[in-house]
Amino acid sequence: MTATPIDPTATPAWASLASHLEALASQGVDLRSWFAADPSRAACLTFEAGDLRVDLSKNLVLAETLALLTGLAEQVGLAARVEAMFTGEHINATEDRAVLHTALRRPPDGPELIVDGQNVSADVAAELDKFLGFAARVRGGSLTGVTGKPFTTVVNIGIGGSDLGPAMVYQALAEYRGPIRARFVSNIDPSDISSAVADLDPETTLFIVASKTFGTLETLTNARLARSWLLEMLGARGVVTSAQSAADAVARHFVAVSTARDKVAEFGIDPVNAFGFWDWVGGRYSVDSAIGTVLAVTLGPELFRQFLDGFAVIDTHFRSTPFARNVPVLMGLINVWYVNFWDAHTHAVLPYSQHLARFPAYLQQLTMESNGKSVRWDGSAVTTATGEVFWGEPGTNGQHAFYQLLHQGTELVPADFIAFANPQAPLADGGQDVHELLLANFIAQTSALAFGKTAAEVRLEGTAEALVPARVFTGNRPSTAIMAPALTPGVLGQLIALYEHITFVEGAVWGIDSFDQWGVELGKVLAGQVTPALAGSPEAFAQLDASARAMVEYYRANRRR
Ligand code: G6Q
Repeated sequence: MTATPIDPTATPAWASLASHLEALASQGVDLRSWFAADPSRAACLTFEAGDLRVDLSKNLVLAETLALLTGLAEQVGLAARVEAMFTGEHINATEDRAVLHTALRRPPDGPELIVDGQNVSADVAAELDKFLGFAARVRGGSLTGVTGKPFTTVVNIGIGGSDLGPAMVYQALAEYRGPIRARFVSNIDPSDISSAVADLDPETTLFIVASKTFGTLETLTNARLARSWLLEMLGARGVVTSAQSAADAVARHFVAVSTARDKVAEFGIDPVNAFGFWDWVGGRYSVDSAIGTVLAVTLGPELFRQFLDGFAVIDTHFRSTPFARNVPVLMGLINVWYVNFWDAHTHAVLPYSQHLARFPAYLQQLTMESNGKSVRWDGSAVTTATGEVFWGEPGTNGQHAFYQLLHQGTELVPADFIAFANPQAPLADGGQDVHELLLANFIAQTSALAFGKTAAEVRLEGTAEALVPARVFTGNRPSTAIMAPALTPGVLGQLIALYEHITFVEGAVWGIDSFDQWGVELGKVLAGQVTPALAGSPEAFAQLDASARAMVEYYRANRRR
């Protein structure tokens, strides 16, 4: 869809939202009085999507706000854009590609999806069977290392979209893992791979090289380092003694996930052990493709399918629920409300689940690589602010750190709180269910942010007058509370799909291509120019700016060999 995007700021809904905000400001935005005036507010502003219960009532919105926001979605053509994505139109305009991560988790009994002459549904099913079958054989011990020992560790080598999703999910679903453990290597910092393999047994280690392009500096460098480590270690044990036995060892201990099968073969990986996906799956949207092979091995095929089913539940909700009850649509629009009308620059994601510690980092890539753009999908400049900074840490840890700013700072930071009714680890401290301590904090924080504490209330506590201002909480600090029964594979799939579609909604309103990432290119190219300068090339050195040259000089003067 390369048609000129509709300028959201030129829609009647945008003007109405601006007037609405003025009216709210003159009446006073006050969650305390809104809750007091409307006893049904919490119920009316709580929505369900699959297993997710999403309470929007502590946001700075009235029913009228939501109606205006959904009107905005209609006026920018969101419904058509959603259909365009699901049906495979080339909505990734700058790369002229379809955007079909939703096809990776379509129910197998659904209608065929043919896009650009490709039978997408059949290809997805075949590749899924292939990598799940591989995972089953690794888990069952019928696929072994070169000395016949079953694999005990799988090392996923990938970066960005080929790392963050699998690493986050592996941690999130710790309770569901089988005996095979995983390690994740991503950084070009050599300490990453060296510490990942330091205590591993080469005979029982399987490497998955995960790279959509199979051309990424970090991943290919780490893959070569891993290959050298394997051959050296097996050589020292007398297992690798010739070029042929080295090739056999690589073929047995390395598999790949990529869209570039030719490059995989060049690396020496047996094409039988190469799992594919397609250019219509963006890296940051690929955890549910073969990029999840490490998860299929560690969690097992059945749980991986449950994970995919979770995504599908939210896909169906997103595609078919009217905007007024459509959770990703409402959450995406409320984010637009804060960014564009309240001048919010950041958005906190605060999981009250230690297992979701990497979820904010995962969302940073999903949201910021998707919507951190200044031009629209037709190349014209955006007409309003886009792409808030997503960040976060698990609760309750954050409460003892940055929550000060959330409660009393000058920035408005909308926050998503996430919690589960059932704990991963049901422990009691004496008679106290510890999970209830966690949940009490989760609930209390949303109330403290929303309702605050007035000067009168502070005084009533006997606070000395000079300290009253410091102890006042203004309240009216917005949050969304997401709850689910438990952090299962299916629920995690639902949560990821929820944020994928929130991101989509924001991008659609702003008219940007949420599926390209040209902004990561320049630094990569310049790094290629700096590398020879670090190694001593005077020609490369001369090309650098004065600041860069000084850093190279510092490095060369201080590097010990
Ligand atoms: C994601 C980005 C990016 C990508 C990495 C790894 O949407 O495109 O994070 O995933 O650069 O790329 P490869 O998988 O091609 O190695």
